[in-house]
Amino acid sequence: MDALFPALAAGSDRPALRFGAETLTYDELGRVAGALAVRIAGAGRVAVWATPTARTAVAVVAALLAGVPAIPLNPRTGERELAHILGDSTPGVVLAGADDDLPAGLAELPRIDVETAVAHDTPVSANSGGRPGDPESAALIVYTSGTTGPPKGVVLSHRAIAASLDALEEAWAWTGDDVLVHALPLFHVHGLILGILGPLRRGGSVRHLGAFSVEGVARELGAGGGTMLFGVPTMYHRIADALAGDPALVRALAEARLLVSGSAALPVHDHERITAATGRTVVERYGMTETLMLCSLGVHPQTPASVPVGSPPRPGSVGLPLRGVELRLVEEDGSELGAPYDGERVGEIQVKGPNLFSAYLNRPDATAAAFDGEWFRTGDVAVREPDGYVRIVGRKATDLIKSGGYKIGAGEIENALLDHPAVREAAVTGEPDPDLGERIVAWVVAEDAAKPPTAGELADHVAGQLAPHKRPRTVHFLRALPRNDMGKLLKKALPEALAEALDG
Ligand code: MLC
Ligand code: AMP
Repeated sequence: MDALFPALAAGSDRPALRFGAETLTYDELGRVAGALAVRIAGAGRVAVWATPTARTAVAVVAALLAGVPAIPLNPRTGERELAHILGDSTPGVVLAGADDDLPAGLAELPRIDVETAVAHDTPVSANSGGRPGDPESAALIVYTSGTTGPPKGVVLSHRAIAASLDALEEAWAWTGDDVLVHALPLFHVHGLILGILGPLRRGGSVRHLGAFSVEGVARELGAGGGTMLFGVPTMYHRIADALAGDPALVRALAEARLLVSGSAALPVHDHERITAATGRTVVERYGMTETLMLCSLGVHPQTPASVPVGSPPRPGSVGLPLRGVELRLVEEDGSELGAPYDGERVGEIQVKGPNLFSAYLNRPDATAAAFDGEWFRTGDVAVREPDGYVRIVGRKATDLIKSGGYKIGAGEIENALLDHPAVREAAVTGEPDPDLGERIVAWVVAEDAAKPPTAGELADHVAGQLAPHKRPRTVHFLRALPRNDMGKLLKKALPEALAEALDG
């Protein structure tokens, strides 16, 4: 197998990573990650306390070099979710920064502090390009929400990561000269695989902002040296809001080579505002934790035949399947929607390709249920335009919410709410939100209607059990949840039940 990071083996004094004031060159990254790889070889699986720092990048690269699967942990993960992830993935060690305060849930696990400073005696590891190992071996286990139950661990192989990153190289003419700017979290595929492993595979560099801010984007892009920006739609929405009063931001976006949005749909209004102010179009791409990247608009004359040269901007479209990805639309009755496409008939997106995950960890049932024969069911519903361009129009499961680019299952939040002593019944839905795409709304029947808990108390409870981004942003209190004669909850009737409650 092609080692994932040829530029690490070569070593050089070119910058590989920059997080704030901290920079690591390829030579330095090769040394520190190579030394850590030697320490963790044979450790089983390793958990990585995935703060937005250089340590996380070093830890993950070390695990990949050592051939040890890494489990990135959201450092804000609440008690219940952390216990589930650790119980399910059974890591042998946790990699963290020396000053990271780890929660009690990790106290039992041996800890290795990740160094980013190169000690004088650190040798250039013979390992630093990564041993050509088994391409099918697990590289990362990334947890992702389903409609019900706790998150599932998606096992991603070295093969899947290499295939997806190399397809993007082609579609975006992504080279070692590119300097990627982003502020995405490092415990999901967007920020970690595309945002850190992507530049390292190309021999380019990444500048991570630590936390998202419009000022950070304006400073680092364009004249600041950054050539590409990756973000979720919420970030582009906040950029679009700021453009009118910020000529430096307009210049920075106008000078960048490539602006990419993904993880959720970027509303056409935000596409238009950015183009009107900067003359640039945001390139939308579509992917999923289980499949890595599936479709994108193409941007460069060298793009492959599958993506027409100079494809015109098409807000609302995610473009064409990337190299190696086979994509079909399947109607409700199981029949495939073939060409000629009309841009109107809708079907579920199903995919095949070398970019797909290997399995859900410990969940052969869920893995089997996710496939229709060899085809992975994405659950996303789309149409294809006459020229094959894919336009996503919805999702099969209404119990999946995409908020700020995070996928969140209604069921896991309902279960966490039901654990609160003052909650008798709970239902969770997503509502459109201009900033987050969707906003989590909780509908709660209190144990004691005269003394309901506060909305803030319930939000804190969910944040503490699961993660802050899973907390409800709105809480409605009802006397009863609407149900049919069989006792089944009628989520569509919730707004009506609220209106009646307010009237009465
Ligand atoms: C607020 N906070 C709380 C809290 N209320 N903390 C604990 N308890 C409470 N009750 C804190 C938060 O932790 C955070 O702290 C701050 O308040 C703001 O939180 P927020 O409101 O949730 O953040 P927000 O500003 O809305 O974040 C927007 C965002 C973020 C866009 C920056 O949503 C984001 O990073 N999204 C990226 C998601 C992503 O990477 N998805 C990719 C999935 S992969 P503090 O200290 O941070 O301010 C995928 C596949 C693909 O989808 O195709 O890519
Ligand atoms: P996750 O499970 O967090 O990896 O999220 C994957 C889901 O994000 C996909 O199934 C889509 O629903 C959604 N998604 C990702 N990119 C896009 C996009 N460009 N447009 C619309 N939806 C997207």
